[in-house]
Amino acid sequence: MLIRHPPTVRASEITPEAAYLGRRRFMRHAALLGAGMWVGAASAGILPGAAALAAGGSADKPNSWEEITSYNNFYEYSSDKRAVATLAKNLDPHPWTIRIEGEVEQPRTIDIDALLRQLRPQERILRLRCVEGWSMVIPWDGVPLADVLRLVQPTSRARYVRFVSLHDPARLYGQRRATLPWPYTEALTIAEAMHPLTLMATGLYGKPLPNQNGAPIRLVVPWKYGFKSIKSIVAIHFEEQQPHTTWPQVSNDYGFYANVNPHVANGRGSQSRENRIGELHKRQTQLFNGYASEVAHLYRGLDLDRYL
Ligand SMILES: Nc1nc2c(c(=O)[nH]1)N[C@H]1C(S)=C(S)[C@@H](COP(=O)(O)O)O[C@H]1N2
Ligand SMILES: [Mo]
Repeated sequence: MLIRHPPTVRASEITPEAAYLGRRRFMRHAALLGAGMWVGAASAGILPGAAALAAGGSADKPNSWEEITSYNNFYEYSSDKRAVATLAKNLDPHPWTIRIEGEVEQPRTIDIDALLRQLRPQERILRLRCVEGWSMVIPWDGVPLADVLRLVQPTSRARYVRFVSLHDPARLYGQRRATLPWPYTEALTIAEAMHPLTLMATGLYGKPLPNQNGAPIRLVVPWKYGFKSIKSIVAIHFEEQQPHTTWPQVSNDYGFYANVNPHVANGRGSQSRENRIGELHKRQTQLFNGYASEVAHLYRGLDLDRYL
Protein backbone atom coordinates (compact mmCIF):
# COMPACT_ATOMS: atom_id res chain seq x y z
CA MET A 1 0.00 0.00 0.00
CA LEU A 2 1.15 3.47 -0.77
CA ILE A 3 1.96 5.38 2.38
CA ARG A 4 0.72 8.85 1.54
CA HIS A 5 1.51 10.44 4.83
CA PRO A 6 5.16 11.39 5.19
CA PRO A 7 5.89 10.09 8.68
CA THR A 8 7.85 12.21 11.12
CA VAL A 9 10.10 9.24 11.69
CA ARG A 10 11.26 6.65 9.18
CA ALA A 11 8.75 3.85 8.64
CA SER A 12 11.25 1.44 10.17
CA GLU A 13 11.14 3.50 13.35
CA ILE A 14 7.36 3.51 13.74
CA THR A 15 6.90 1.58 16.92
CA PRO A 16 4.13 0.40 19.13
CA GLU A 17 3.21 2.78 21.86
CA ALA A 18 5.38 1.22 24.57
CA ALA A 19 8.50 1.48 22.49
CA TYR A 20 7.37 4.93 21.44
CA LEU A 21 7.33 6.12 25.03
CA GLY A 22 10.81 4.73 25.43
CA ARG A 23 11.88 6.72 22.40
CA ARG A 24 10.39 9.83 23.94
CA ARG A 25 12.46 9.38 27.06
CA PHE A 26 15.47 8.97 24.83
CA MET A 27 14.55 12.14 22.93
CA ARG A 28 14.08 14.05 26.17
CA HIS A 29 17.56 12.97 27.14
CA ALA A 30 18.82 14.03 23.74
CA ALA A 31 17.15 17.41 24.23
CA LEU A 32 19.00 17.91 27.48
CA LEU A 33 22.19 17.15 25.63
CA GLY A 34 21.37 19.83 23.11
CA ALA A 35 19.61 18.21 20.13
CA GLY A 36 18.41 21.23 18.18
CA MET A 37 14.78 20.64 17.34
CA TRP A 38 13.74 19.44 20.76
CA VAL A 39 15.57 22.16 22.61
CA GLY A 40 13.95 24.63 20.25
CA ALA A 41 10.53 23.22 20.92
CA ALA A 42 11.10 23.17 24.68
CA SER A 43 12.37 26.73 24.87
CA ALA A 44 9.48 27.92 22.70
CA GLY A 45 7.23 26.32 25.29
CA ILE A 46 5.76 24.01 22.68
CA LEU A 47 6.36 20.90 24.71
CA PRO A 48 4.19 20.58 27.81
CA GLY A 49 5.95 21.40 31.02
CA ALA A 50 8.92 22.86 29.19
CA ALA A 51 10.33 24.17 32.44
CA ALA A 52 10.00 20.81 34.15
CA LEU A 53 11.55 19.17 31.13
CA ALA A 54 14.47 21.54 31.14
CA ALA A 55 14.89 20.83 34.84
CA GLY A 56 14.81 17.11 34.11
CA GLY A 57 11.47 16.69 35.90
CA SER A 58 8.43 14.85 34.64
CA ALA A 59 6.19 16.39 31.98
CA ASP A 60 2.60 15.32 31.24
CA LYS A 61 2.37 11.71 30.15
CA PRO A 62 0.68 11.28 26.78
CA ASN A 63 -2.62 9.42 26.70
CA SER A 64 -2.58 6.06 24.97
CA TRP A 65 -3.40 5.54 21.30
CA GLU A 66 -6.46 3.61 22.45
CA GLU A 67 -7.71 6.49 24.63
CA ILE A 68 -7.12 9.15 21.99
CA THR A 69 -8.81 7.20 19.20
CA SER A 70 -11.84 5.74 20.97
CA TYR A 71 -13.32 8.75 22.81
CA ASN A 72 -14.01 11.45 20.23
CA ASN A 73 -16.21 14.43 19.58
CA PHE A 74 -17.10 14.50 15.88
CA TYR A 75 -20.74 15.55 15.56
CA GLU A 76 -20.72 15.00 11.80
CA TYR A 77 -20.88 11.31 12.75
CA SER A 78 -22.46 11.16 16.17
CA SER A 79 -22.71 12.88 19.52
CA ASP A 80 -21.85 9.51 21.10
CA LYS A 81 -18.09 9.73 21.69
CA ARG A 82 -17.69 5.95 21.84
CA ALA A 83 -19.52 5.44 18.51
CA VAL A 84 -17.49 7.89 16.42
CA ALA A 85 -14.47 5.67 15.70
CA THR A 86 -16.58 2.93 14.12
CA LEU A 87 -18.87 5.26 12.20
CA ALA A 88 -15.96 7.29 10.82
CA LYS A 89 -14.37 4.30 9.11
CA ASN A 90 -16.02 5.45 5.86
CA LEU A 91 -14.44 8.93 5.82
CA ASP A 92 -11.92 8.09 3.03
CA PRO A 93 -9.65 11.14 3.42
CA HIS A 94 -7.57 10.59 0.24
CA PRO A 95 -7.16 12.48 -1.96
CA TRP A 96 -7.97 15.69 -0.08
CA THR A 97 -7.62 19.36 -0.90
CA ILE A 98 -8.02 22.57 1.08
CA ARG A 99 -9.31 25.67 -0.66
CA ILE A 100 -7.68 28.87 0.67
CA GLU A 101 -9.55 32.02 -0.32
CA GLY A 102 -11.16 35.26 0.80
CA GLU A 103 -8.91 38.23 1.61
CA VAL A 104 -5.83 36.81 -0.12
CA GLU A 105 -3.90 37.98 -3.16
CA GLN A 106 -3.71 34.49 -4.65
CA PRO A 107 -6.54 32.10 -3.78
CA ARG A 108 -5.38 28.53 -4.17
CA THR A 109 -6.30 24.91 -3.67
CA ILE A 110 -3.72 22.88 -1.79
CA ASP A 111 -3.38 19.13 -2.07
CA ILE A 112 -2.60 17.66 1.36
CA ASP A 113 -0.05 15.14 0.11
CA ALA A 114 1.81 17.89 -1.75
CA LEU A 115 1.63 20.13 1.32
CA LEU A 116 3.15 17.44 3.53
CA ARG A 117 5.99 16.89 1.10
CA GLN A 118 6.71 20.60 1.25
CA LEU A 119 6.27 21.11 5.02
CA ARG A 120 7.60 18.21 7.01
CA PRO A 121 5.40 17.40 10.01
CA GLN A 122 6.95 17.62 13.46
CA GLU A 123 5.84 16.06 16.72
CA ARG A 124 4.08 18.33 19.22
CA ILE A 125 2.83 16.91 22.51
CA LEU A 126 -0.05 19.12 23.63
CA ARG A 127 -2.88 19.11 26.15
CA LEU A 128 -6.48 19.10 24.86
CA ARG A 129 -9.22 20.34 27.22
CA CYS A 130 -12.85 19.83 26.22
CA VAL A 131 -15.49 22.16 27.61
CA GLU A 132 -17.30 19.00 28.74
CA GLY A 133 -14.69 18.69 31.49
CA TRP A 134 -12.31 16.01 30.20
CA SER A 135 -8.76 16.37 28.94
CA MET A 136 -5.99 14.40 27.27
CA VAL A 137 -2.34 14.81 26.35
CA ILE A 138 -1.86 14.09 22.67
CA PRO A 139 1.34 13.53 20.68
CA TRP A 140 0.33 15.16 17.40
CA ASP A 141 2.34 15.30 14.22
CA GLY A 142 1.71 18.45 12.31
CA VAL A 143 2.88 21.67 10.79
CA PRO A 144 2.46 25.13 12.29
CA LEU A 145 -0.64 26.75 10.80
CA ALA A 146 1.54 29.84 10.23
CA ASP A 147 3.67 27.92 7.72
CA VAL A 148 0.54 27.00 5.74
CA LEU A 149 -0.87 30.53 5.84
CA ARG A 150 2.44 31.97 4.65
CA LEU A 151 1.90 30.11 1.37
CA VAL A 152 -0.80 32.63 0.47
CA GLN A 153 -0.60 36.40 0.73
CA PRO A 154 -3.40 37.75 2.89
CA THR A 155 -4.54 41.25 1.94
CA SER A 156 -4.22 44.14 4.40
CA ARG A 157 -7.93 43.69 5.17
CA ALA A 158 -7.54 40.14 6.54
CA ARG A 159 -8.09 40.10 10.33
CA TYR A 160 -9.62 36.65 10.93
CA VAL A 161 -9.11 33.16 9.59
CA ARG A 162 -12.18 30.94 9.25
CA PHE A 163 -12.04 27.16 8.82
CA VAL A 164 -14.68 24.91 7.28
CA SER A 165 -15.09 21.14 7.82
CA LEU A 166 -16.28 18.65 5.24
CA HIS A 167 -20.00 18.71 4.47
CA ASP A 168 -21.15 15.44 2.93
CA PRO A 169 -24.29 13.94 4.50
CA ALA A 170 -23.94 10.89 2.24
CA ARG A 171 -20.81 9.93 4.16
CA LEU A 172 -21.15 11.84 7.42
CA TYR A 173 -24.31 10.30 8.78
CA GLY A 174 -24.70 12.80 11.62
CA GLN A 175 -25.16 15.60 9.07
CA ARG A 176 -28.51 14.15 8.03
CA ARG A 177 -29.84 15.70 11.21
CA ALA A 178 -29.56 19.36 12.18
CA THR A 179 -27.77 18.69 15.47
CA LEU A 180 -25.49 21.59 14.51
CA PRO A 181 -25.63 24.09 11.63
CA TRP A 182 -23.52 22.37 8.95
CA PRO A 183 -20.82 22.62 7.87
CA TYR A 184 -18.93 22.90 11.16
CA THR A 185 -16.94 26.15 11.10
CA GLU A 186 -14.41 27.75 13.44
CA ALA A 187 -12.26 30.88 13.36
CA LEU A 188 -9.24 32.55 14.92
CA THR A 189 -7.80 36.04 14.84
CA ILE A 190 -4.77 36.35 12.58
CA ALA A 191 -2.53 36.69 15.65
CA GLU A 192 -3.90 33.44 17.11
CA ALA A 193 -3.58 31.71 13.76
CA MET A 194 0.06 32.77 13.38
CA HIS A 195 1.04 31.70 16.92
CA PRO A 196 3.62 28.88 16.92
CA LEU A 197 1.44 26.74 19.23
CA THR A 198 -1.35 26.67 16.63
CA LEU A 199 -0.98 23.51 14.63
CA MET A 200 -2.41 21.81 11.56
CA ALA A 201 -2.27 18.21 12.76
CA THR A 202 -1.87 15.45 10.21
CA GLY A 203 -0.82 12.57 12.43
CA LEU A 204 -0.84 10.96 15.84
CA TYR A 205 1.89 8.84 17.42
CA GLY A 206 3.80 8.98 14.13
CA LYS A 207 0.89 7.56 12.13
CA PRO A 208 -1.58 9.29 9.79
CA LEU A 209 -4.41 11.01 11.64
CA PRO A 210 -7.20 8.48 12.31
CA ASN A 211 -10.54 9.39 10.72
CA GLN A 212 -12.21 9.88 14.11
CA ASN A 213 -9.57 12.46 15.06
CA GLY A 214 -10.27 14.59 11.99
CA ALA A 215 -8.39 13.03 9.08
CA PRO A 216 -6.56 14.02 7.07
CA ILE A 217 -5.93 17.44 8.59
CA ARG A 218 -7.38 19.29 11.59
CA LEU A 219 -6.64 22.34 13.67
CA VAL A 220 -5.07 22.12 17.16
CA VAL A 221 -5.30 25.22 19.35
CA PRO A 222 -4.18 23.86 22.73
CA TRP A 223 -4.98 26.90 24.90
CA LYS A 224 -8.62 26.97 23.79
CA TYR A 225 -11.49 24.59 24.52
CA GLY A 226 -11.44 21.59 22.20
CA PHE A 227 -14.33 22.70 20.02
CA LYS A 228 -12.04 25.32 18.43
CA SER A 229 -9.80 22.50 17.12
CA ILE A 230 -11.87 21.84 14.00
CA LYS A 231 -11.53 18.53 12.17
CA SER A 232 -11.33 17.41 8.53
CA ILE A 233 -10.82 20.90 7.10
CA VAL A 234 -11.73 21.56 3.46
CA ALA A 235 -11.51 25.37 3.31
CA ILE A 236 -9.74 28.29 4.94
CA HIS A 237 -11.10 31.82 4.44
CA PHE A 238 -9.34 35.07 5.35
CA GLU A 239 -11.92 37.61 6.51
CA GLU A 240 -12.23 41.21 7.62
CA GLN A 241 -15.07 40.78 10.13
CA GLN A 242 -15.27 38.36 13.05
CA PRO A 243 -16.88 35.25 11.54
CA HIS A 244 -20.02 33.57 12.86
CA THR A 245 -18.86 30.11 13.85
CA THR A 246 -20.79 26.98 14.76
CA TRP A 247 -20.97 26.80 18.54
CA PRO A 248 -21.70 30.44 19.46
CA GLN A 249 -24.70 30.17 17.07
CA VAL A 250 -26.01 27.23 19.06
CA SER A 251 -25.61 28.65 22.55
CA ASN A 252 -24.36 31.69 24.43
CA ASP A 253 -22.27 29.32 26.52
CA TYR A 254 -19.69 29.08 23.76
CA GLY A 255 -17.75 32.25 23.00
CA PHE A 256 -15.62 33.19 20.04
CA TYR A 257 -12.38 33.23 22.05
CA ALA A 258 -13.08 30.09 24.10
CA ASN A 259 -9.78 30.34 25.95
CA VAL A 260 -9.55 27.73 28.69
CA ASN A 261 -10.37 29.61 31.89
CA PRO A 262 -10.98 27.79 35.19
CA HIS A 263 -12.58 30.94 36.68
CA VAL A 264 -15.44 31.23 34.22
CA ALA A 265 -18.32 28.75 34.39
CA ASN A 266 -20.59 28.30 31.40
CA GLY A 267 -23.71 26.31 30.63
CA ARG A 268 -21.60 23.20 31.07
CA GLY A 269 -21.04 24.22 34.69
CA SER A 270 -17.83 25.10 36.49
CA GLN A 271 -14.68 24.77 34.43
CA SER A 272 -12.35 24.81 37.45
CA ARG A 273 -11.47 21.11 37.32
CA GLU A 274 -11.07 18.45 34.69
CA ASN A 275 -10.99 14.71 34.33
CA ARG A 276 -7.76 13.71 32.58
CA ILE A 277 -8.79 10.56 30.71
CA GLY A 278 -7.18 7.59 32.44
CA GLU A 279 -6.85 9.26 35.84
CA LEU A 280 -8.94 8.62 38.94
CA HIS A 281 -8.88 12.06 40.55
CA LYS A 282 -9.77 15.35 38.96
CA ARG A 283 -7.09 17.94 38.33
CA GLN A 284 -7.25 21.72 38.54
CA THR A 285 -7.77 23.28 35.14
CA GLN A 286 -5.06 25.79 34.29
CA LEU A 287 -5.61 29.24 32.79
CA PHE A 288 -5.04 28.97 29.02
CA ASN A 289 -4.76 25.23 29.62
CA GLY A 290 -1.27 25.82 31.04
CA TYR A 291 0.02 27.82 28.08
CA ALA A 292 -0.43 31.29 29.65
CA SER A 293 3.25 32.23 29.41
CA GLU A 294 3.09 31.63 25.66
CA VAL A 295 -0.29 33.14 24.79
CA ALA A 296 -1.50 35.58 27.47
CA HIS A 297 0.08 38.50 25.60
CA LEU A 298 -2.41 37.94 22.76
CA TYR A 299 -5.23 39.06 25.06
CA ARG A 300 -3.73 42.08 26.80
CA GLY A 301 -6.54 44.54 27.44
CA LEU A 302 -9.31 41.97 26.96
CA ASP A 303 -11.47 41.14 30.01
CA LEU A 304 -10.83 37.40 30.02
CA ASP A 305 -13.55 36.70 32.57
CA ARG A 306 -16.10 38.42 30.36
CA TYR A 307 -15.07 37.46 26.85
CA LEU A 308 -15.58 33.77 26.71
N1 LIG B 1 -15.59 19.13 12.46
C1 LIG B 1 -15.61 18.93 13.78
N2 LIG B 1 -14.52 19.30 14.51
C2 LIG B 1 -14.51 19.10 15.85
C3 LIG B 1 -15.65 18.58 16.52
C4 LIG B 1 -16.78 18.20 15.73
O1 LIG B 1 -17.81 17.72 16.23
N3 LIG B 1 -16.71 18.39 14.37
N4 LIG B 1 -15.64 18.45 17.90
C5 LIG B 1 -14.69 19.32 18.62
C6 LIG B 1 -14.60 19.01 20.04
S1 LIG B 1 -15.92 19.48 21.00
C7 LIG B 1 -13.48 18.47 20.59
S2 LIG B 1 -13.33 18.29 22.27
C8 LIG B 1 -12.38 17.97 19.74
C9 LIG B 1 -12.13 16.50 20.04
O2 LIG B 1 -11.01 16.04 19.33
P1 LIG B 1 -10.56 14.52 19.43
O3 LIG B 1 -11.77 13.67 19.16
O4 LIG B 1 -9.49 14.35 18.41
O5 LIG B 1 -10.05 14.32 20.84
O6 LIG B 1 -12.65 18.11 18.35
C10 LIG B 1 -13.32 19.32 18.00
N5 LIG B 1 -13.39 19.44 16.56
MO1 LIG C 1 -15.13 19.55 23.14
